[in-house]
Amino acid sequence: MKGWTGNFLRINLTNQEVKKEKYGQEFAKKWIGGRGYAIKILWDELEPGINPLGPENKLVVALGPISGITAPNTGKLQVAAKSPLTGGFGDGNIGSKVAVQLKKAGYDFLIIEGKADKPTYIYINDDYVELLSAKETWGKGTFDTLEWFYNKYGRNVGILTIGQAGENKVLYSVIRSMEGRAGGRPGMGAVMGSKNLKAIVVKGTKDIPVAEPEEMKKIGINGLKKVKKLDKETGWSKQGTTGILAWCNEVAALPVRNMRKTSSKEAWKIDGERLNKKRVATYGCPNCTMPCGIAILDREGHQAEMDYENIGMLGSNLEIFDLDQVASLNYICDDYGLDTISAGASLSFYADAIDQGAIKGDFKFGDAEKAKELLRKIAHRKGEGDFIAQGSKKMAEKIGQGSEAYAMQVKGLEMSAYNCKFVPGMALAFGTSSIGAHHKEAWIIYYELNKTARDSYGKEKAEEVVRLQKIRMGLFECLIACRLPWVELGLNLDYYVEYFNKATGLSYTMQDFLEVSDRIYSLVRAFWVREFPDWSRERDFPPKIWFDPSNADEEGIIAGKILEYDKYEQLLTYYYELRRWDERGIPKKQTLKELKLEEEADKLEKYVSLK
Ligand code: PTT
Ligand code: SF4
Repeated sequence: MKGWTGNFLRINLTNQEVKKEKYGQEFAKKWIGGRGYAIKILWDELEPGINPLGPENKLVVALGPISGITAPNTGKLQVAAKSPLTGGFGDGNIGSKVAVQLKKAGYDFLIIEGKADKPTYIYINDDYVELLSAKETWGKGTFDTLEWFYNKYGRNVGILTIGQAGENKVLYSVIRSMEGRAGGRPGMGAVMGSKNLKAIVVKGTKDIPVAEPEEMKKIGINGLKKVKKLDKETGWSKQGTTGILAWCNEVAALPVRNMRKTSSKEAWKIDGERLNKKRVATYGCPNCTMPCGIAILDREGHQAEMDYENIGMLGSNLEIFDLDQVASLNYICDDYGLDTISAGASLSFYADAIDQGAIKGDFKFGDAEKAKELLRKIAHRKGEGDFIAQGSKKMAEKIGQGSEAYAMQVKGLEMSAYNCKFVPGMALAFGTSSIGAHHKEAWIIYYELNKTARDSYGKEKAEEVVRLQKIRMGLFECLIACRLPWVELGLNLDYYVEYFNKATGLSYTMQDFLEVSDRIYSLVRAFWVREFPDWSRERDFPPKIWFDPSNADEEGIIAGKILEYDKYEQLLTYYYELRRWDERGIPKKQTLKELKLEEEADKLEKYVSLK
């Protein structure tokens, strides 16, 4: 095989057994890599109903056929497991040197099973793999942990690690890498923690096998130069993802006060322009010539790397309009390994529930110092932090009193920083995202507000959501490459098809990727349905408050407007038709057959009747 190595490691932490295994090209062609590999492995190897924080859950760390090779933005990998936050399929995409080092060590993926009896880290150096004691780093934050490993192995190794939040199994703890990267929002950090696994350290020295090395090198280097040029022309790196904050505020889609409001007069204080002026360092993933990680100094003098989602959820949504304080909250999340989006959303839900009189407490919107204290308590699961560590869905189930309506999540995963109380297409994107409410699969909002009528629930919006999901899922999350050169700089998708073909020696077309993408999306849905056999379309709905007329903005450009329930129903029906799923949102038997998922359909039928 070329592009892929054809090797993977199965590491059992319970009996400390490491097996080097091989897989064939048919598997690779059918699932490509990254998310495709992860869902197929988890579908085949996990019994439905297992405890996601038990030894029977498995953590998959997967690369793709172009991960790590010299081509635009290929320093990314996928982490996946059954999610302790949602109970469904969970994954995340992380920029990491592990993407390069693991490929050079000769592996395409890791399957990590069981549970170590004491804190452990995995050290991989080409063919040499060892499980070692993590006693000295257990209890440390991610920055100190990274430093500890750099001191031991040098700065060129790839490292994935967790902080105290993962160790203490906070349900939205992430895996961290390099100085500013984080991924695996639906509790992938907690899965590592539940296995007593503090870190994975990788060093590789082999050549990455590609079908046409000279040609690949040429087009890869040209691609990197092209991205650099496009970035210079567009000026995108100046503000990175944070450039969108001012726009969201302008179009009334900013999360403010647990998404009860859609804009704020104070938003300018935390926008991308202000951030860029305070920049002290820039971070990026490996093989990236458009680095987007902007770091500023926080209140305590730490360097904090900020993205739009972080500022939206830890800033405006908590009504904290002080950039230095938002940076502190961001830094704390990074150090403890908490997901900034779910942490921000859970805190704002907590403040809202107190404000509504549903529970007692002294946390108020705008209180940055108390928010810092709460984040520390969440990471250590102390006092009220233990309650907030469960995420907003479970909190709302316990609080009751109608609070589910304003717990801003879908399928248990908190909404990222787009307030869709009057943005139907983006609401559908959140509703149907395959891990819960994440923007990453169909960031339709910019297209929707610029190219379509905002109040339309027409089929064109469902079509665009499916189109974006297919591209992101089948191409970027499988190959694996960062999608931002395409989204932000307009890099042509054909380049990625070319990189894949030159790396593997195959001759795929874009259509081939879209077919694989459909297969993956339907299998991910099947995974959820197998876990929740009472599946219904209600699970694809955003929170009730977005349909509640009493929650409409009183002033501004969307005053009096709100999502309409019946029309959202219709939009969802269009979506199911395009995906060839039934009216419950379950893939039809014929659809699974056409996607070459016959065996999977037979397995699924043991849990639910297929139409
Ligand atoms: C991603 C999610 C995002 S999406 C952000 S900001 W974004 C948050 N970042 C966090 C952080 O930082 N620290 C922290 N403790 N928690 C955080 N949680 C949030 O996690 C990320 C970039 C970004 S920045 C985006 S949009 C793009 N996402 C990509 C993707 O999903 N796939 C892909 N092929 N390419 C992508 N490129 C961009 O990568 P999750 P990263 Mg992250 C500090 O992983 O679980 O998907 O959550 O990966 O390496 O940090 O890069 O405005
Ligand atoms: Fe990483 Fe940002 Fe570069 Fe993408 S654009 S590879 S997220 S630094």
